[in-house]
Amino acid sequence: MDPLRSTDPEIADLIEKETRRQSAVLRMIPSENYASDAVLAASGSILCNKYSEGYPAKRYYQGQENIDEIERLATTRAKDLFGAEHANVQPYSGSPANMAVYLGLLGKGGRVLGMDLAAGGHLTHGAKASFSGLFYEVAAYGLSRESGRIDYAQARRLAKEFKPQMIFCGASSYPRVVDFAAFAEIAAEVGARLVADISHISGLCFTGQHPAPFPHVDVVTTTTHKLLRGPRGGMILCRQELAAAIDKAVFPGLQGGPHNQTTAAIAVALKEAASPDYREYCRRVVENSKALAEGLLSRGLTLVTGGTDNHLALIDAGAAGLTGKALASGLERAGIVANANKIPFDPRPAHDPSGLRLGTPALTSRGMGVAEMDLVAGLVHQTAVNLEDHAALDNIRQLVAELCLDFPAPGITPCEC
Ligand code: DSN
Repeated sequence: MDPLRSTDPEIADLIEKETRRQSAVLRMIPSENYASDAVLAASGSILCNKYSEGYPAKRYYQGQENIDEIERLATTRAKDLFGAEHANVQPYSGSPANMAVYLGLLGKGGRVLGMDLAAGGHLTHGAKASFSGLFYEVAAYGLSRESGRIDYAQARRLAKEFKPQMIFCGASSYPRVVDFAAFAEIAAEVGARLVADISHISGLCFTGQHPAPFPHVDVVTTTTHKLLRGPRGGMILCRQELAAAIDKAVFPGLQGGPHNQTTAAIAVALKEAASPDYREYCRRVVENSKALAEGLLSRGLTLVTGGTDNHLALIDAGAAGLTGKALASGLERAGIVANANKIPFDPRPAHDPSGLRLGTPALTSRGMGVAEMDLVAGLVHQTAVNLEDHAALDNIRQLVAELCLDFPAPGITPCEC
């Protein structure tokens, strides 16, 4: 009997059910993916038994000969992949990584210009509900009402008026290219440090599918579990001149011992991401996203900005007379898991917004291609026009289950389903 099941059958059952769920549905939340068997093996390893406060060769506890090597491998691979001078792979996730950047670059307070949460930014880019808006003076740029794209003129005007010491760019719900060079010009004009949070698009940035943030920006932050297909974690990459401040902010500023099992799994994910297969994967993620967008548009659905350049599309459910939440619930019943999301200038509240995000990273990891994306666009459309018809949604779920059987999920062996 497996040790988990014999010790804790309730948790074993729930993991088994979640395994089946992840296998049998179309996972289209753009920030989710499937980690490989190798990443899962490192993440679930005995490395969780070790405390390692500090950095390689500068630890506070003995017994680090293997841990140091693991962290060195992870940081070297991160620097090589992103073309960075320095990497810190210890942040527990994306929000702690961003928090460390605030602490390292600004200390206890300061002025920050970031992308409005309602426009597709992240909580940690200055939203009032997060530490960033609570402890720092913040101003927010947004999108052009006409195009739905980042309003760089507004960002420049706000930068000149507000004189931020730090500017955050990068988004959680933005289907178009982020112009790092344009932000660098704005930052230079006002003497601000520029930080790019590329959590959503990290893989695209070093595989030629999106412009790279370096050399335009001073600091890059990213989660490791989205397009990167690693464990849940975060990384900070920066110029050498900022390395000491960033490292000190992560430890001892904010965190204690690094999660060594996560560091090892990040190293594995970075090795996988350096392969030609991963480059091809990122190309297909974008190709699939464009095909999905085309399929949705051709069936009469409305997309914010009219399409996509990256891994996600944002449906304006309001244009179809629906709310994002109602569409997300209907899709879940139909076996398509997505999330309701604000659209630009959304008249509806955040907990029940007008939009819905759909991403292709996880479906592409299963091996689906443009033909399947058109099929999926059709299923999304069928769901949208049959939201009240539970029998129709259950039929769609059956089609989804059949499609999923043809494309097994990585990290999930058939016997686990
Ligand atoms: N929760 C992430 C997302 O879904 O985009 C951002 O942190």
